[in-house]
Amino acid sequence: MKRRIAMAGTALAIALVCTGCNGQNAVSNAANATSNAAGMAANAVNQTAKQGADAVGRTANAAGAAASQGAHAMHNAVSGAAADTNAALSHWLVEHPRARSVDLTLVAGFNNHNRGFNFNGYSNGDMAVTVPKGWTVHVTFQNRNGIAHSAMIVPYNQHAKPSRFTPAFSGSSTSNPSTGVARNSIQTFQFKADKTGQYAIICGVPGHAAAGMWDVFRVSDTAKTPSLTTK
Ligand SMILES: [Cu+2]
Repeated sequence: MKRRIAMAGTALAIALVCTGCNGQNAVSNAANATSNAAGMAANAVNQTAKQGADAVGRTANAAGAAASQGAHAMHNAVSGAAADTNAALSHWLVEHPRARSVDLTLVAGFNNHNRGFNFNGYSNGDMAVTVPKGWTVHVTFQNRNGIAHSAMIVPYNQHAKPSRFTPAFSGSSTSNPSTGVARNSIQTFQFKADKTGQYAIICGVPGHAAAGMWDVFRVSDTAKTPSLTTK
């Protein structure tokens, strides 16, 4: 629960900076980069912060403050302009409304929950990501676990399959998903969420999804912005 509070802190820090701002793309991109860098910093420190959620929370807040300062500096540098990243929903999900795109970070084996068979600490559908139909999803996948993992968005009814997954959208998979990648590897992929419905985020290494390494992905006709919820 502490982690969720930390996310809220990050979101607030960035939202405050951007309130009432009308941005330009260059500035927006720069601020997004800052935000992403801060997110990565949070992840990096999270990796070593095994002593508890408090430490993770403090780190995430610090990263949020860093992103806020960065965005603020850029805002000052270009008078009257600022980022359109006005809602860093958490450090897992950063939206870019003007571009109708969202950055989603998926960390396999984030912690020991479900023996490491989790994304961002959630398994068995306990995390749900919703994006508006037509938005582009940029996924950054990292494996933090000693076992090889991967990430795919597949039709929902595949989440309990042992193997042979098919991407639900063109490009909605890491490369070689049935093999996966080793600890600390990072892979990126992107796809357009062009079909409404419920899907699953799964690990494509045989047996992992069936062991609970899956979460929920939804594409909504009615949602105006992306969101991430957890149980
Ligand atoms: Cu896996």
